[in-house]
Amino acid sequence: MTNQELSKILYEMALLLEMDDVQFKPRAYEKASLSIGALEEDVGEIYKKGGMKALMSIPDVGQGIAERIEEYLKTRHVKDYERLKKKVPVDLEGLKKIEGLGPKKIKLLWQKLKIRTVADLEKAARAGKLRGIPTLGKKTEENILKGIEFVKKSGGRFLLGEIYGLVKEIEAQLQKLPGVGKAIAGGSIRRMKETIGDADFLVVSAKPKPVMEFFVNMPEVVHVYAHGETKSMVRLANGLDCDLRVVAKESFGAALNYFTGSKDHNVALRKIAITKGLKLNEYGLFKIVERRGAQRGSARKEVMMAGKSEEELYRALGLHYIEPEMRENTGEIEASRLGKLPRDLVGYNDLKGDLQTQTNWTDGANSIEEMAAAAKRQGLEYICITDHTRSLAMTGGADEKKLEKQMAYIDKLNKEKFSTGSNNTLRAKSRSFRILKGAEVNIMADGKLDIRDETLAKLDCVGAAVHSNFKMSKAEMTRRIIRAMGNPHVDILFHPTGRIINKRPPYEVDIDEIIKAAKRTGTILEIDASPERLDLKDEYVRKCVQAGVKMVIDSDAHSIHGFQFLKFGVAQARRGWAEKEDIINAWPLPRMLDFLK
Ligand code: DGT
Ligand code: CA
Ligand code: CA
Ligand code: ZN
Repeated sequence: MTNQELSKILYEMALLLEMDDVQFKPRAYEKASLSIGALEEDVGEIYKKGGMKALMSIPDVGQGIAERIEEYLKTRHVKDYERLKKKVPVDLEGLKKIEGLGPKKIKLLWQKLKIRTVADLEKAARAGKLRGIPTLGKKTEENILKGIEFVKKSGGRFLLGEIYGLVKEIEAQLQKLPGVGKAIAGGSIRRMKETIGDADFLVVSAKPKPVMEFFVNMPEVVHVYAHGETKSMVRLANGLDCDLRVVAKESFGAALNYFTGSKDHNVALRKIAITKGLKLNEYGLFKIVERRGAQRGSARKEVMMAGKSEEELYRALGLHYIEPEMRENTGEIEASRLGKLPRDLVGYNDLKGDLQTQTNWTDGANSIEEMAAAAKRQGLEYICITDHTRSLAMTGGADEKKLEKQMAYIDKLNKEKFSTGSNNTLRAKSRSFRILKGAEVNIMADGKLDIRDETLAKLDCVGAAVHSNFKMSKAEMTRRIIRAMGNPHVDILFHPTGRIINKRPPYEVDIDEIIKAAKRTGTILEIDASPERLDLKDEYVRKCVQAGVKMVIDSDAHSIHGFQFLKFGVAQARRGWAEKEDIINAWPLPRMLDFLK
């Protein structure tokens, strides 16, 4: 940890010196901070072995900075840093996170308005005090408020769907570099967690240097925290921090396992290794043997047992392979040991259809034909058109008449297997495609629906959802939803908890009661794959699996680009240990239709 603490102090020194308009020095401190941050070896160890001379051999560390490092190692203080900090005693780390706030502005805000923290800053900005400062103005005040809002809402965490494309793009570019064997994004991205703190790239290459050069010079990079020989760290323009490590081929499996995490999973694995008398780290799994006949005393030697691949590593620990999405230390290790992991975890290519899509009949961007063609291109065999119903007036929600009209239109399309234009015709492809007739019906405050039963009866599939009156007691909301589930025409409960990640908490609802009601009424619970919903979330998926309640993974697509969200829904399902058998749209269409109410 010493390296990270020192790196932070040196970085803050750079900012503080910059506030004072000191020439050149800030850059020197910043470079030293990067260099220390990227070191593999602990600075304390380096100093212990070789003193000042060894410190000065660290890249970008000269005499002056080496003296400060020595001071820190000896006293845990750096006097110059503390003196500068006293002049502008603000929460630099917090304030620096606000988009557009540099050291000069931070100092100005301290001097003029005594702003120390982000909370102070927000208060002053809301009171319109910033615009009075000549060099700031109203625009800056607005931008600062926006920046604060973002950091507050997200806690600095990104939606997986927000950054996934970019991360995969970087992964592909790293993969293409000469000499690179493998390139992969690990961490929470590989585990497909709903939100992401930072990206952790791992590359196998015998020549790390050009990989590092490429990484720190990518066009998206706005800041380089560290540029080392095998380890670098950058910030991208969208605010995402990215780590990169280059590892040797022999250690790839161990490194991938370590940097995929989760941390709790790693800790549990390491414990298993210890009970077997082995040592597990990011380089491999090792047996420690006393070397007999060694010339200088009894030398200990580490023999590598596994490390090249993850499969090999789990095997050597006496475990079955565990999929990344399940590595949260929530029972997967025990299940793996006992051979009780899910046998047929739902896969990314298993979905045959999509039961929630919106079109330009209401608030979607594309026509029914365009949505169907896009779904087919994505490899699906059917979609259900589920436009909103009338009480959602702002979406142009359908009433009975409009629904009847849409049903007739879909019947016609299915019969004609339609032609939407020269290239997109579904007819031209041999495999059949079917459009199902559906709706996303509103559950009113009392649990009734906003469409009459005789119309619902004519639809292939009915989804019901809460879109209004969110603020109810838990008991009331639960009763309301269960009443709707009891309607014999309601096949699916859409986005069952109503959350919008980073924006809106779920409404108060007793999920265990909903799951019981689903079982009793034969209602399917949805895993809405839209990246800001992911509703049901992984934890609740797991409850459904345990209760034997079936689920459906829907894109909730509002345009032809929405189908790509399905993978995020599959990921939540996998994180909830769902098998193909648990997910009705992973089944063949006839079986799926039979299963609906
Ligand atoms: P994030 O970035 O907050 O979304 O979550 P992760 O899981 O990507 O966490 P991150 O980036 O801090 O670290 C990447 C992986 O490195 C993490 O999943 C497990 C491993 N790791 C990090 N810190 C520790 C640690 O203190 N102990 C162990 N055993 N593993 C760690
Ligand atoms: Ca991470
Ligand atoms: Ca990380
Ligand atoms: Zn909805």
